[in-house]
This record gives sequence, C-alpha cells and structure tokens, in this order.
Amino acid sequence: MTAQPWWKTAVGYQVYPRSFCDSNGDGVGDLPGIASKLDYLAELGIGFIWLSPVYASPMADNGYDISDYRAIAPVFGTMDDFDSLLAQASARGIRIVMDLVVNHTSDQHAWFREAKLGRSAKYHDFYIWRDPAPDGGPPNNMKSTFGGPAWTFSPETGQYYFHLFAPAQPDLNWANPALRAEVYDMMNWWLDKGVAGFRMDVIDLIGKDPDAGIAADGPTLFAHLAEMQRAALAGRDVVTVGEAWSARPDNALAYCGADGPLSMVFQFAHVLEGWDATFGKWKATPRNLPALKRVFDTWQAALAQDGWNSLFWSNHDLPRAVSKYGDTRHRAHSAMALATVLHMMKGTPYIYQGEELGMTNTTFPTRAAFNDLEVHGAWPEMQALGLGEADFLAGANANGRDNARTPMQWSAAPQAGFTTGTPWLPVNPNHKTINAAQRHTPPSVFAHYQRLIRLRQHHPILTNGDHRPLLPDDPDIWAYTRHWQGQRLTVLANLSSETRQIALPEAGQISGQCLSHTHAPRPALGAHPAFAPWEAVAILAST
Ligand code: TEU
Repeated sequence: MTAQPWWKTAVGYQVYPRSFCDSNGDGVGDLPGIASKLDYLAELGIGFIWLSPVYASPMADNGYDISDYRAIAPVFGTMDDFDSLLAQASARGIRIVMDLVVNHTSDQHAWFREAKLGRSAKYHDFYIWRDPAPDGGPPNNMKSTFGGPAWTFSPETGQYYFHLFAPAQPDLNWANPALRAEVYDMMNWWLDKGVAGFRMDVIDLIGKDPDAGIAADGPTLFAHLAEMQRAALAGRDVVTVGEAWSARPDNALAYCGADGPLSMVFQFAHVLEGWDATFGKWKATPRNLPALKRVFDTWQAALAQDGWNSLFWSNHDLPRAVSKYGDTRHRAHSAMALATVLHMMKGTPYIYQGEELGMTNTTFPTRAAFNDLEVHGAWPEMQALGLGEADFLAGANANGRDNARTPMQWSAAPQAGFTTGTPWLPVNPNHKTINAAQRHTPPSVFAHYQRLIRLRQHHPILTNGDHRPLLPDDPDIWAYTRHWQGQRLTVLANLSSETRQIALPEAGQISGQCLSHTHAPRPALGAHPAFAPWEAVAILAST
C-alpha cells in the first residue's frame, strides 16, 4: 500500500486569531498568544492549524479584507512573530495552513488604491470594472453576500467596480493573467517559508462571469485552479482545502478527485440543509436529523472511491456545534456525541477553536449589539422580505457569525483568561464553568476529542473503511458502520435528550472493542439497547 498523505490521518484545528489568545492586553488575540497555547494544542493532538487571516488588513471583515498579502496586521504581531510561531509549531509536529483570500482584496490594498485612479491606471485591470447602465445605475442586478448591490460606483473612473462581499472588498479580476501570476508568486512565497498549505476562501467564485450574472462555479473556475496547481502547488507536500459553498456531489471530484487541483473542499450541504427557503440563515429552523444524515451519507458515498471529504460542524461563520445540533442542557454529552458521529466518518475532521471544550454560542440582546457587518447588511433585506425584528434577532442569534466568535475560554478568570484588557467581543458569561483550565473535569469533552483524534491515527479503518448508513429515517439516532479488511466499526449515537431504545438491524450481532464512548464502555450490545440522552459509542469488531 502506498503511504497516505499526512492530511488523511491528521485532524485540523481552526484558529480565529482575533478571539484565540491576547498576549498584550489590547483585547484582540495575536500571534504570540497563539504561540503560548501550542502546548495545549499539542496535548489535544491536532496535526495542523488552519489559521484564519493574520495579514495586514483594515479589518472591515476581520481580516478577510487583505491590504498586504506579505505583511502581518500589527494588531496580530509582526512577521518575526509569525516565523517564530511556525518554528514553535513545527517543533511540536504541528503544521500551519494559511487562509488564502484571493477572490478579493481590501479596498486599501495598494493595487486597488492605484486601480481606482483612472481607467488607464496601473493595476486597473486587477479588478473588475464596468461602465454604468444607460440609466447611470449598476451594470446589472447582481447582489453582494453582505447585502446591497455587488457594484459600487467609483467617481475617479466613472465606472462601477464589482464586489461579491462588502464594498471594502473589491473582487480581483481572475481573467487577467498578470493578477494570477501575482497570486501564485505570493503563494510560493508563503510555501517557501514552510507553511503546509492553504484553506482557500470562497475559491469557487474565482471563475465568475459578472456579465452573465454568474458568481459561483463559473466557466473558468477549473482552468484557474489547474493553473494554480501547476504554478504553486505541484510537487509540494501540502494540503489544500477550498471553501466552496456551491460544491455538489457531482462536481466534487473536479476539485479533489485523483487528478483534481485540491486535496478537499469545505462544502456546506449540511449547513444549507438547515436554512429557510426564503430567509436563509436569518430565520431559525428546527433540526431535521434524517435530512442532515442524508446529506452526510450522500457525500460519504460520492467520495467513497476517489476524492476526499472534509468533516466539520462549525467554523467562524457558523454557529457552534452544541448550540446548533446539540442540547445545551446536556452540553458535554451532546458535544461528545456530535463529535463522535463526525470524527468516525471518512475524511479530515476540523475542530473550530473551543469546540473541544464544548463552548456554546453567545446570545446578543439586540441587533445593535452585533459587531459583524453581515448582520447589519442582512437586516434591511430580510425586513424587505417580511421578516419581523424579533424573528430576525432570533435567527441572528441562532446562525450569526459573532455568536461563535466570542473569545476562547481559557479559565474562570475575568475575561476568561483571554485578555487582561477589554475583549473586542464580550466573553460568554458561561466561561466560569466552561473553560480550558477545567478541561479534565468529567465529563470531559476535551478528553473525548483527544481520544477521537488518537483513534484516527491508530485505526486505518477510519481513513479507509467504507461507510454504510443504518436507520436513515430515525429522527434521533445516528448510526452507521464502516468496513475495511475484515473489520467492522459500528457507530451508534442517540442525538436526543430522551433515553432511546435502538432497534438494531443486526440484532445481537455487535460485540467487540469499544473504541469510544460518552457514558460507560459497551463492548457488546443486545438486540434493543437503551441509550442514554446523547450517548454515543463506536465498537470495532472482526467480521
Ligand atoms: O465566507 C464565505 C461566505 O460566503 C460567508 O459570508 C458565508 O456565506 C456566510 O457567512 C454564511 O454563514 C468566507 C469567510 O469564511 C468569511 O469569514 C468571509 O467574510 C467571506 O468569505 C469573505 O471573505
């Protein structure tokens, strides 16, 4: 057997720098803060960090608006701090994967400042400009993800520029080979420094055709990715994970099949499944477990032979797993059960900082209390569609981005030990009981994650085994088996807050080694085992 790439057995950990650890008391997390927590991450056992953007940025979108790709934002530290973080991580066997944000830059990037000076300005063609429509309005009716039109008028040029996100995030013109060459150069610069790859922000947008109204999955997407692969990635032992909200089972292999340009994609079918048809994520909807399982089953099947899945419940744009899919009254056990069903699947699991402690969403009392530009951009549009203020607030609290971006809870100390100053976003009041200092107190979510991470390194069935869903229509039970080389792994979880009997299809057949459990170990199961609320097990047997 040929050796597996390292990223098939490693678990990723997303650090959102702003909220991870503040070393200098300014209320914003920073690189020295991350370095000070590497022992904690090593103890957890993760293989690599996905570092959300730390580049120079005016922070209109918390760093997803980059003004210099080769500089560190002063609020996060210096390039020396970065190099030192990289070295210290490497000494602990932890790789660092950078966030590559190349669909757009900040409007403060030198390229854009130059580009907007006039139609013949240097770098003008690095961005997307169009003349006004005959009535002087925008060239077409494309919309920005953050609300309002995707076009903003720029008086110096008398043209509109295109932005799929905020006006402060102008889209780069990927049709221009000179721009593409600059991006590949920059990627090589970071890779030569020793970073282990890239998480590629909204990469499915770079093939857009704004004139045809096409944003995601555009006509030139795969040509650009193939070129990027040749110019920056080929021959390097790196991981690449493309954020692709538009990815579908039927085009996933074009991204990450054997000949595809990327290692894997972050696709969001399980997230989108839970969104309202009219109001999207801004209207809270109840969990539908059969539908959620179907999404995962479909993706496990689609990438069974070729390609590779990424596995995640949450990130800096999504609600925290326990709050969204679990029950905060059974917080620790629901966090552990959700982790079990995800981590026992085929793919690379990603942990969003604090998930390993069972951190929960925070709740904001009013719309004004939100910091994120997305919430403020969405409200007028949702209001126009007929969503009331109270419903919008409930939806924003359920699915807003700030709710999962509160500072990491290190201890019960003031400000959760995150900062000695005033945190940029208030710490969750529950930090007194949910924090890293108490990580070993049973029932320990942290210990459960440690174990799941270790299992992946020791049991090849987790990397290689196939996936067979059980009880797909059960509204509370998540169950499946994995099979590989004479072994069968059975994963069973009661994802409800009631005790539930599970009607196993293979009654009385399950006995073996209990690899993982949330309550007591269960080496054998009878025909109709009763599972406690949020109990989950994984049992390995020979077949
Ligand atoms: O997110 C992509 C994106 O489209 C999100 O805005 C998403 O639709 C929304 O938040 C759903 O919850 C990426 C980054 O992860 C995000 O933080 C950035 O704001 C965005 O791109 C622009 O760079």
